Amino acid sequence: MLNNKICQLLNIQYPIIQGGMAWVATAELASAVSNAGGLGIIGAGHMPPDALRNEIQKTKALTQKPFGVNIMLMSPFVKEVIQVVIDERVPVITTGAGNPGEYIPAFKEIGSKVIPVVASVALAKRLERTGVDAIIAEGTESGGHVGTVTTMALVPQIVDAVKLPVIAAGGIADARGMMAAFALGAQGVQIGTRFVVSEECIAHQNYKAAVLKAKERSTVVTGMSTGHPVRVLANKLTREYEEAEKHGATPEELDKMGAGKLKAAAREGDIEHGSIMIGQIAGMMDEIKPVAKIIEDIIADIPKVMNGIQQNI
Ligand code: TUI
Repeated sequence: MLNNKICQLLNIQYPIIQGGMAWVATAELASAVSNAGGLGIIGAGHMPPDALRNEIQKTKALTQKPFGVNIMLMSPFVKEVIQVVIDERVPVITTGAGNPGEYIPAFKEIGSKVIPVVASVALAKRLERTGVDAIIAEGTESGGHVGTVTTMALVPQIVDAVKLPVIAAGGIADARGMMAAFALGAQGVQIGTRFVVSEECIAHQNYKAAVLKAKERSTVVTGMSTGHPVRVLANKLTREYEEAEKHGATPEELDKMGAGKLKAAAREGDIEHGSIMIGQIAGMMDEIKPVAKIIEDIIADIPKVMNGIQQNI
């Protein structure tokens, strides 16, 4: 897409950024997305620095194309992880779950493109002034750590508030979602859920099966009272968590209940007691496809979607 600003900025073929999902978005997924013409992202999550370095080097061996790392700003290793990303000169850095303002100068110094994920207009405006390259506007339809505003309401408000190119995220999994995001003024999309149910994604088969089984109302947001709400598939864990929340458990107690639970679900396949982070669009997922086919299908369906729109105006 030659005229697309995100493609030009990131030197990629299609303005499709893969979500930087902890324990799920590894070198295997990131390199597959980059090789298929999108931008693959390694999800650093709570990864220790050496594990991230290993994942970056593995990705470099698997693709010659640009790729990125998502830095989860609530990680206990955030400072060390940032040093690894700088040492390894990662071409694109996305951030989540906080304000990356203080780290931007160091990222820009090594020439990386910096694209923070935000869930509010206020943070988008603040970060524009720090010299970031684009903004990912993430609606509450997304999986994992979420804000409260929907993609439909958030994207046009951020588009109006900043001059930077905006990438829409949350509830997007096909050409319809991508064109809807473009209609709202976005110039790219970030897609997570659709890539979880890909062949290359290393998530446990039980996790993928749970996503394929999900319906549109299968996710819930837990942890509102802790200040960092998380969208996951409802299961035994979320019911226990809600019960504890109702009985006045402290944020610390609730955080403890969630610790290690994403790994339990995504790697060990414990889908009853683990945390199955996934977006609301999971209800639309009905098959596991290779990453290249996922991207090919999205791009191939664009003319059909555009014709459908034309018919109605
Ligand atoms: O970061 C995400 N999604 C995530 S992070 C994650 S790991 C995790 N594990 C357990 C508990 C919590 C997290 C799983 N999923 N998406 C990007 C995102 N960032 N969504 C919302 C935000 C956000 C929220 C507040 C960004 C900035 C922010 O700013 C607060 C401030 O300081 O202004």
